[in-house]
Amino acid sequence: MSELSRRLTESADERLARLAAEAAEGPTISTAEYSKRSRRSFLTGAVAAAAGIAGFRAIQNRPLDGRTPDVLRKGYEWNEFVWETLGSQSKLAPTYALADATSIRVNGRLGLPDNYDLSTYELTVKGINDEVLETFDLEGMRTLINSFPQVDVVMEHKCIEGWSAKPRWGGAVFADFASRYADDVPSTYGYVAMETSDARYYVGVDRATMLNRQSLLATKLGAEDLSLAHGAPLRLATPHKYGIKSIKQIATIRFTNERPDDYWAERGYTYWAGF
Ligand SMILES: Nc1nc2c(c(=O)[nH]1)N[C@H]1C(S)=C(S)[C@@H](COP(=O)(O)O)O[C@H]1N2
Ligand SMILES: [Mo]
Repeated sequence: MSELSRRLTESADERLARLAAEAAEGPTISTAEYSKRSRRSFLTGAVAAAAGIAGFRAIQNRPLDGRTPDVLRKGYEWNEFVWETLGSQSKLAPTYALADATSIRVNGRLGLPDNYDLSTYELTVKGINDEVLETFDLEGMRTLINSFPQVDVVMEHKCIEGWSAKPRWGGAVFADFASRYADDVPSTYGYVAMETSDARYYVGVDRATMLNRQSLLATKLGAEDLSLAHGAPLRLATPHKYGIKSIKQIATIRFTNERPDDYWAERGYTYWAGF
């Protein structure tokens, strides 16, 4: 059974056990720091105005859904609505001179099996009814990405754990890739879902962010091809979301109207994860 079908068919108890095991893999963050950030996000989202600061005490006693008090989860949904309305995802983030690029640590290996054999890589592109639009083997994917204008840019990468870096990414603009499917995918789709070959890491990102020309399908870090640890052969790079959304080793790209499953959102992090 694939990881994906296991996730879809597991019982509630199995799901809890799996979440606990997977959460142990990180990103790690102390409980105190996490609740501090949750609170900050809660406040920035202007939920404070709606809920009243006095309500915060009560939140501590609310039932837990995963690791996040349910009211905070609602706060995240509200945040998403506010951010979407503000339209921050259509602005451009700062870029930096190539000489100012920094190295970036390896952070997060979910969905990146040890000894992954790149020659088995396959990219599947799916439309809004889950239909397969195209598949590419490794060389096919490289040829595809190289057929688009190449970007070589330094942008900030912010990890939700509190560190940032200025990696230099090379690859194609996602919007150029998406335009290849303009005849197959209605332009009103809501999200892009992406997952690793083993489906153990998966993200959903709203269409406006994906179509921002700084959202890249990267094949290079610095002047080199991505290493396996940094997400070879293909990863997302975007300065508009926290690093949790910049999925490494993308094997499926699916255009969809429904909000896709998202690994860290399921574990209580913000779904929007943008700024
Ligand atoms: N497949 C996969 N992609 C992932 C992760 C992961 O665990 N698995 N972690 C995310 C997080 S939290 C961050 S900060 C960035 C880190 O990218 P880097 O390892 O290239 O620094 O990858 C993101 N993409
Ligand atoms: Mo991260």
